[in-house]
Amino acid sequence: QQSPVSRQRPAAADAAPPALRQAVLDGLFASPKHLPSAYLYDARGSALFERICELPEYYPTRTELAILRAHADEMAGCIGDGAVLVEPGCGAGLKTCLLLSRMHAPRAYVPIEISATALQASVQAVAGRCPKLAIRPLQADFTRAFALPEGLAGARRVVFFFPGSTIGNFDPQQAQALLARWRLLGGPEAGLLIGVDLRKDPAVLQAAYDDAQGVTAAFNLNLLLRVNREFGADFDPASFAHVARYDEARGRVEMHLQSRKAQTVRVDGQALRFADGETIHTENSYKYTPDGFAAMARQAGWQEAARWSDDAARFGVQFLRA
Ligand code: AVJ
Repeated sequence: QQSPVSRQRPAAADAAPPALRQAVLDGLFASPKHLPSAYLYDARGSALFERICELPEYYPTRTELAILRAHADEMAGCIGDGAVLVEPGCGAGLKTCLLLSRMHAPRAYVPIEISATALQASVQAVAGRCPKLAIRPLQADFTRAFALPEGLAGARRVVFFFPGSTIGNFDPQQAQALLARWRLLGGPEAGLLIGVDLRKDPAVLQAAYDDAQGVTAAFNLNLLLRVNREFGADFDPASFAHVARYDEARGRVEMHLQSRKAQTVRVDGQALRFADGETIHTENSYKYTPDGFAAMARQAGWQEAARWSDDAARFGVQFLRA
């Protein structure tokens, strides 16, 4: 068992900002219990996610990368000349550089990240690969309203790049609201290049979120270690099980942490009770059909201009215009 760390000395580098901390406490003491999926990405969680992307069962990352590689020139043509590329929740830089290197005279690249450490890492990754590019990082929570950096607010063509099917972590109403906000921020010539995981054989989805090596289980259980560290809690991760299940009617994979017994955990100085088998809902990952996604985006003010997929139609990339 891990000894709880004092709350007066949080792990500074990737400590959660106040709004996320509050969401964690609210969710744990709510009924049913839940945690924000954004809380998965502390330093260890982000490293585990990188490992998930390499797993044989986790097809989305490599499938999307192959789609980008095969069609980058067409995508760059859709994006057009002199665009500002805005990436909410920037990743490891590989997909971004692939796209930026094919774009026609990009005016600037604006990575957006809530964590200063992650933002810095992605600036460095892109700067190394695209040395002549103007990079204008923005430290912000992209799920809330934000303004483009000074001097870019009036840019003619603003294109949002949102790969990885991160949009799937939002329920359809939230996703629509998010896309509607970006549509307004981007102005009359806005564009959106977005990666969307597609509905498919439940067995394929099930395996992608419950891999044989247990990396996804470790990723999910890491939430409890983070709560221990940041809230002086005493979760025993061994007494919780990773559960992933595909709800075909809702078109979403759910991740849960399931208590293996009746138990009481201390969190932030309060008692948190679990019944045997009770779960904490930790993530939704929505899957769309290409038409279903385009219809949702249309409600948010976007018109589909192009779509790409792999031969097995596992993953989709769409370009949408204002
Ligand atoms: C990064 C949100 C796209 O939902 O597939 C991977 C996160 N969760 N395995 C996804 C995740 C479990 C991933 N996204």
